[in-house]
Amino acid sequence: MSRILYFKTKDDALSWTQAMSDSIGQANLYQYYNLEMTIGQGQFGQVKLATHKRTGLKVAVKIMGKKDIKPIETYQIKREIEVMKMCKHPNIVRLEDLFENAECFFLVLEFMGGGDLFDYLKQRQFRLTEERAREIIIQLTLAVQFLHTFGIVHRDIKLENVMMSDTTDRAVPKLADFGLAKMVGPSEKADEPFGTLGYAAPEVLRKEPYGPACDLWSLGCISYALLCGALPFDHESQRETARLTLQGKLSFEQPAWHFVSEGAKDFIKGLLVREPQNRLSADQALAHVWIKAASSQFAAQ
Ligand code: 3AM
Repeated sequence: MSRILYFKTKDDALSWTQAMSDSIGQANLYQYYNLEMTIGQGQFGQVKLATHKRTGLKVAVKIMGKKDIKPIETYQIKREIEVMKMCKHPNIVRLEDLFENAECFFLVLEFMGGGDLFDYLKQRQFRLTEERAREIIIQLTLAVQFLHTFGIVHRDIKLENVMMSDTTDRAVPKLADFGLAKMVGPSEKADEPFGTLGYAAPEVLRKEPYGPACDLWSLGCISYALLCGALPFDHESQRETARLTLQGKLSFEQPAWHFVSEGAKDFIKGLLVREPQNRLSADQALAHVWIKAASSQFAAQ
């Protein structure tokens, strides 16, 4: 069916067509999904639970407002969308669908029912078995390896940016939040400051040009936290956290480390190397003996 609309003035016509195209993104979303309760609050808007009308697939719809945000933030949102479109991997939160109108982007994401990895650890009193920690570490390293193969550096890997598929002890971890991700060519380096203190690599804090190796440092911080319940270089003062990252001794002295193998410690030592050129790459991390020794199906291929 088609309909012809007549307007008295050109301005009238313009404002009507604008209003109609504005509503199309939302109309399309509602055409395919039933929107349900709000499940979270993101940097740029709400995250809602939704169900695909035909398939019954549960998804999370991340609503990102376009108004009242700085140009750099619009760029951040667009970058997140572009990176997520490319990333189809079992350990990366999948972008199922995308809608847009004049006010918002609607990112339809795979629903992750287990919350983030920080909460997952907290619910377990920050204690995992070494085998379970290794399963999670292998899967996150596979995600990082995948990103780096495509020249994408995540730049903000931390416990809060890993989401868990469910709340069980078999939950699958997936990397999320690609707002700071960047495409970096093989001989190119980035130099904007970014990330989260406590996970940021020394070269980033030193304001040197950096590349994919910064993700391996962050992965080292996560691995350390999964095995002993605390970050390797952390202090309530930001200044001291930065100093420890740059100069602090990597310590395995907390009681939790008595129960952890030398192989696991050696793996972490290979990641938390201050000079990026001497740090393990994702490929090398996956070839480490401790990773290869995993007994489960998660042993890296
Ligand atoms: O507000 P909180 O921290 O409780 O867990 C995410 C966070 O919750 C949730 O939305 C909030 C803002 O990021 N969230 C984001 N993506 C999600 C997803 N794919 C998600 N929850 C489930 N599945």
